[in-house]
Amino acid sequence: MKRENLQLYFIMGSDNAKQREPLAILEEALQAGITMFQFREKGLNAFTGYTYEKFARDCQKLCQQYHVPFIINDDVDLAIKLNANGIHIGQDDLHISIVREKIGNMLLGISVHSDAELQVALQYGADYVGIGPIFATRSKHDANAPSGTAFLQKVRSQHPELPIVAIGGIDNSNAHTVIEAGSDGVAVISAISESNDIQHTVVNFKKTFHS
Ligand code: 3NM
Repeated sequence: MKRENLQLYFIMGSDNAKQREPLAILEEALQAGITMFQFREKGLNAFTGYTYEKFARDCQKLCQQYHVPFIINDDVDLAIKLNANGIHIGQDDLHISIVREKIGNMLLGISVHSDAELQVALQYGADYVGIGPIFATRSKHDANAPSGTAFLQKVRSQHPELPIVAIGGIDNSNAHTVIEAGSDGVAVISAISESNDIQHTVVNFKKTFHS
């Protein structure tokens, strides 16, 4: 995969769209220049069944229009059914070895929090790793305690070529910290989904990568 695709990785489900239509938020984010999108439909009010699949397809269609990779969180069967560009899994989902076998060459991202988890990710050919939560987050109810940038820095120094994206509580004010620590980009939910001016937020993130 191209490491540049990780620069501004927007993640969203209907639960993250507090004030507006999720598809309107996604389209504005795509227009503004996000580089990757993850469909992450979770929470008590998450869509199910036909509505869930329709929502995923609508998000995928928008991503295709803007030539932005469309990644699905957790749901390997849906990723295969929709021929998504990739799948992202956590440590509580299907084991990476099984996921890799099911998806073939599709992009595979995995969240890692320790050397042991990183080794397994590398062994099974993860295309990128997510590291977090770097800062406190309100968007994932079962998130670990914030880890800061120490682990991220360590992974980068040991694996100069590995595509890495940092996640958790990242916004315009602190994005530079994770880029300086070696991340290829930032993965965000609330910074974009709750922004009053997505264009402005995205432009500010992009300045971080070019400063
Ligand atoms: N995964 P926000 S933190 C989806 O640490 C997710 O693996 C995390 O949302 C992890 O940008 C997180 O609003 C939530 O903090 C990120």
